[in-house]
Amino acid sequence: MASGTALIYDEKMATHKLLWSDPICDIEVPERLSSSYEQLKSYHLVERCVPVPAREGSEEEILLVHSLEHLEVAKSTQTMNEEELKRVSENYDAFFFHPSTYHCARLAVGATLQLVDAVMSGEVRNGMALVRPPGHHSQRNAANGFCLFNNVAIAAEYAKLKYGLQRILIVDWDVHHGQGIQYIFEEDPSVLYFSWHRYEHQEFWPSLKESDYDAVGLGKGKGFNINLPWNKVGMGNSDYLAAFFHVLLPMAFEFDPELVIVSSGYDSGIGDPEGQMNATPEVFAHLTHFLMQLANGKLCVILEGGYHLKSLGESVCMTVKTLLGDPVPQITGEMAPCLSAVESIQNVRAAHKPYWKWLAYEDTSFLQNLSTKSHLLKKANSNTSTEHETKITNNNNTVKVERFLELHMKNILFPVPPIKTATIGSEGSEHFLSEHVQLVKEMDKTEIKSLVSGFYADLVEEDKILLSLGSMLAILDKILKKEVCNGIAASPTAALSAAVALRHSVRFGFQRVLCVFVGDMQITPNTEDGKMLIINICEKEQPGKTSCKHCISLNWKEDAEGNDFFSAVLGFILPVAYSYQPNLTVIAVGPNRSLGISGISLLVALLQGLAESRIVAVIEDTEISLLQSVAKALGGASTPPFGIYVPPTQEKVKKIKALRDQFQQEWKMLQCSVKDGI
Ligand code: X5A
Ligand code: ZN
Repeated sequence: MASGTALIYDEKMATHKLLWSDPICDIEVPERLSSSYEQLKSYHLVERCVPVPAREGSEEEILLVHSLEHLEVAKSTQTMNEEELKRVSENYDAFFFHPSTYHCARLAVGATLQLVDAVMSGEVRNGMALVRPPGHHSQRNAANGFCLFNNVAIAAEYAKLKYGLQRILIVDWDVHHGQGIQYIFEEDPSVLYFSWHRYEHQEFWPSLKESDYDAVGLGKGKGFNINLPWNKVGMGNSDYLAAFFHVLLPMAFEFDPELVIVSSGYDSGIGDPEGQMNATPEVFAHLTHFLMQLANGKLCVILEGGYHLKSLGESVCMTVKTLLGDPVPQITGEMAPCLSAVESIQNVRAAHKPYWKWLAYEDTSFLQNLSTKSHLLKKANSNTSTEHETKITNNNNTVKVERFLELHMKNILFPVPPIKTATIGSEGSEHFLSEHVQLVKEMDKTEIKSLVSGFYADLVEEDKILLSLGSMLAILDKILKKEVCNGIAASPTAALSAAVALRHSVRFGFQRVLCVFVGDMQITPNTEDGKMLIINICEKEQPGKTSCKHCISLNWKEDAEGNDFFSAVLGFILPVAYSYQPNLTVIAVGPNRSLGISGISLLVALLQGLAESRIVAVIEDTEISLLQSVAKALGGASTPPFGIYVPPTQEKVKKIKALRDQFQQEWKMLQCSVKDGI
């Protein structure tokens, strides 16, 4: 299993710069690269990465995507004087040439390919390349939008050719539409391209009709181009997360890529003068964490835009920290996507319905002209304030954003050590212990008895149970004291252990503890005060038990043929969990579990996006391979193999939809359509 994170940086790429005055291009400055690298140094992230040198991309590699003519024009600029450079630049929409541009652009291509090679060869697990000029706007025969060669598109073609890849996912979270990438792969079903972008009903640059949600690809490539247009500025963390839950991730899991490449622009982050969005740096940790669950962790992140230096630097750091496997910082603030975001999400889901099994059964017939209508609505109300304006006003005030970020990052850069898993040495544990696992000394019996004190006391007469509770509590204590990040405990009574864990952490002072219980849960703690949220995944409906806001029962039996659990995790469990924003997650596996090992591992991996990755697993099943997989997922050492994708049955899709409808007022991240609820 590959480990390590590559970082590619070459200061030569900071020599490309604008030589004349041009108010459109003057934001693409060399400091974007150097100050991001300095920021990485200041967080001591550079020294934790594997340094990989950049190289020049070869002409042959550039010709994988571009015309010979385009290459020759670019090459000819090396010896031009300023006047000539300016004249060639004027042939393109928003591009500037400098005598070093051609060399820098070849380095940007080569750096990207070096990263692909490092990841594909298994030298590292993942990595990031800091490059200039960026690439995603450039086209076969044209520079565009600060981009000369399409680094990411060349990388995808290169990976197909050199490693025989058949499925590559490109995620473009830059705030602009990477129309260059769309054009290159429009007819290619082997590359799934996802882009969200500021669109404002085609008013925002590059103002193309083909950036809208109905551009789904052409010919054989139909269904493999996903555009999510943002029709308002001010989109924030919850809008981005909703887009991942309800659009990108379901499609990405179904697509099952062999490699993921990110067109990683940070102009979609707060403070950016181009994007005018509100997403804070830690959202990029979450986006990265999600993508790390695909393609066996093979993830290449390539810099594109990002023009607010401080915001850019912090977001780059969040990305690299996450690639390294650090705990994921908590996202705070109201977790509800805005109406305009939900509308866009609904539209792209409807447009892609014919091509993806996971939404084949959803009723989207009511959708006609929704976007047009809301456009008219927007025009009519253009004088009234939008829902976003209250969030953070005037975010192009760069100084103000800088102050905000400084305070904000101090709050979220929690003093948690790199992921460590706690466990108790017990029979068979040597099979899943690895170096990051700490052994915890068990507590003595009187200590445990005093902790359980009266509560559940009748249940803990048996020594064996007492001991296992002691193990669990010892592990939990380590997590509460932030000595470790997560832990795993075997237990002969998972429901009791989970109940004790919940009560203990609430007593410790946690305001919100999430418990995901897989299997039959014989004890249900009282959840009335809202300090616990229980999601019970079980095979059969429990008679007499009705779901309520803080105690939800999800009847789900995983398909025997393969994995159909994605739809429940992405369509329901994660949105609820992210809406709740727990301080700790307990995952318990009890008797009669209706999920397979890979389903449980998927849950464990994805739930680590919550509660600063604090998670304790309590497992009743003695099956060693289950313990091993959960321990692995907790260590972040590998992403579980998911097996073949099985689309959920109509009945299951209906079930998820019904649950979403039932709870979307209370857990707002469930919202992905404007028909009902909002
Ligand atoms: C890479 C990137 C933006 C171009 C904006 C032109 N390009 N107005 O973010
Ligand atoms: Zn951009």
